[in-house]
Amino acid sequence: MLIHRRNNGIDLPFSSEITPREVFESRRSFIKQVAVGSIASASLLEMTTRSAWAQSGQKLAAKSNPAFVVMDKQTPYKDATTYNNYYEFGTDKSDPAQTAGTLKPRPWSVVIEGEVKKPMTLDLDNLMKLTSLEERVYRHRCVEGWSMVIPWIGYSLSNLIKKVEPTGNAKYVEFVTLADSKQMPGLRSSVLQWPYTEGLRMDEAMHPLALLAFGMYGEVLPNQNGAPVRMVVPWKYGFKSAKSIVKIRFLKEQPKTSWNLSAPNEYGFYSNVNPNVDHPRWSQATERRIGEDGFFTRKRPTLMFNGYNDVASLYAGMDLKRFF
Ligand SMILES: Nc1nc2c(c(=O)[nH]1)N[C@H]1C(S)=C(S)[C@@H](COP(=O)(O)O)O[C@H]1N2
Ligand SMILES: [Mo]
Repeated sequence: MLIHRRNNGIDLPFSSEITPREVFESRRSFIKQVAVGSIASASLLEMTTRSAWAQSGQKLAAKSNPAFVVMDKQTPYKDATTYNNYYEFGTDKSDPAQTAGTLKPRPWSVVIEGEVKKPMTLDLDNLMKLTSLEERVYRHRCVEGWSMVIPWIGYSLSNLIKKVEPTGNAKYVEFVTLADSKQMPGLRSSVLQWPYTEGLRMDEAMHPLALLAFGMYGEVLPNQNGAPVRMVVPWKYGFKSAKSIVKIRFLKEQPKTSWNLSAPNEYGFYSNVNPNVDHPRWSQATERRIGEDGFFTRKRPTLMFNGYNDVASLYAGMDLKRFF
């Protein structure tokens, strides 16, 4: 990752990166007024074209699945929506919340192609209706050394994979995300190869923890968090969780991924959270929990597979220092 400001290998948020509380609160209160219908839809339309909160605030119902709920204290909504990595909208943590208002999360469709018996293109509503939505609270660990705890809404990607019936040749899944320079000012920079792409091995993609997410905190995904549909792969570093997905491809060969192309010695294909394998420029042994810890609070130890030990069997016999 591009880390502009670091302290002992860990980046610290600067006050300029944090949306002032009053600004945030007034946005929230605007959203609440919209929800109760006290602001006319015309002004809502006008607002959504300019605001970084385009679709956020729209409720999304889902039943909690207790099998996937970590008990850690949840990251405040404000922190999870103003401290983001979404390079299509700028490389500073505060950029996406300020500039992602130009992303149009509807209409949207996702193309599913490659080594499948039933390739299909699903519009967002049909994709969301594929199976019931669940709320799951996951730990979310960025390779940069910070973490959050977020209540996501979605369903296991495996539900979609079964529906399209992969052929015996399908060994990997590639996620291709939106790259539209009209909507995304960050594409002017060549910091990464666009479109942002990510990938998983087939058995990783089939693991029930791998979530296709449409919402968080009881609402549709805010643009800066990857509206309208993203992956959340909680045992891997955050960059594996591609935002604003437009294509899911099933492949014979391991796909190239944007971060691996930009710095292959720093970001491997697997990128499992692993306190024992340091990033070449910093330790991965600890992390800072966003929103919870003060700058001088001791960091938390990072857990193997981010604490999701269930996935260990996927890597039995693999040297995780080599396949980092
Ligand atoms: N399309 C796209 N997806 C992306 C990124 C990005 O820059 N572009 N950043 C990744 C990184 S590095 C992280 S840590 C997570 C951040 O997700 P969050 O902002 O919801 O916490 O999104 C990942 N998905
Ligand atoms: Mo990240």
